[in-house]
Amino acid sequence: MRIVALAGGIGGARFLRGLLHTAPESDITVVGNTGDDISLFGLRICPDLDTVMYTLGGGINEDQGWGRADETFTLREELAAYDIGPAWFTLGDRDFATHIVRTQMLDAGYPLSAVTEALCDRWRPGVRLLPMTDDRVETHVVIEDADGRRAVHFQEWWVRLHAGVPAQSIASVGAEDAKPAPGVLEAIEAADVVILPPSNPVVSVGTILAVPGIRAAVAAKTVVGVSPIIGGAPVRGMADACLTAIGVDTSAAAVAAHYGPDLLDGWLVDTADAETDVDGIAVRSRPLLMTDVEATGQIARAALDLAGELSS
Ligand code: FO1
Repeated sequence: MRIVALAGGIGGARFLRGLLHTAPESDITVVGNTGDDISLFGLRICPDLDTVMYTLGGGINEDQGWGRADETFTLREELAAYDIGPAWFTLGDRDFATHIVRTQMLDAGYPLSAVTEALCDRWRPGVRLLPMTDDRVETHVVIEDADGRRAVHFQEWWVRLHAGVPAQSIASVGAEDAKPAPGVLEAIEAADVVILPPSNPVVSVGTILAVPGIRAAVAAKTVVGVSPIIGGAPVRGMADACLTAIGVDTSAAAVAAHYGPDLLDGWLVDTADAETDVDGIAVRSRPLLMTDVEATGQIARAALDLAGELSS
């Protein structure tokens, strides 16, 4: 079976581990969000691509869900000793190596898709990991606080401000001029099913869909999503802060309606939201807590089964 998943960071990566567990023989292509990407210390950092690569490649810091396991922070300490920031974005020594290799290849003229393929040669994630685009797209958030109204990089809002200052608006800077990375549209068109994992529907899945051409390609397929919201709250992360910023309620039903019946054919919700009913979308309820790989595999299997039911 050919599966395409549009994935963001931690929730998406954990879901993909379950998807691989339940469908190991499938041909899985992951289209990764690059709107979270940031340049720091002269290096290009791709958090969501790295989270998928490390999680599926066995190198992730399991407790955090991002960054490497068995990390040390000597570089970070030395940079701080030179008063070189920002201190609020924690990069470990092992993680720095990934960003150095990526930046060297980008500087040599390789597109992000080729860089990601090269990094995955080491990590062997078991899926084909494609950036949503090779072009620069960055999520920026407009906030208003004591320093006035201004746009900050998503990572500053997310990590330094803990999304504690309301986002007046969220923009995918550069999205309108971006092109899908090589292989993205072809993988979607060839897919038997497209899965929307329980990633952030605004700054992860939403950003991928904002790349011209991707939403239309996905909408033409059988699409099943997994709700990132259970009982009115995000399972992890701060998707509620993002949903509020775009005027969408934090509920399984509201997120499905936000994706829309033109895009979404099926929607898995948790048993806490069993009464969810969205026009034009087939809703099924089951436990959605990804407590371990086995449980996550069952969720992924339910998504594939629903897709099978809808595409027959
Ligand atoms: N998240 C944090 O909350 N604090 C950090 O210091 C931090 C550093 C970091 C470094 C590399 C990386 O790949 C991810 C990192 N993240 C950190 C997570 C990141 O902000 C989020 O995973 C995504 O951008 C949102 O999905």
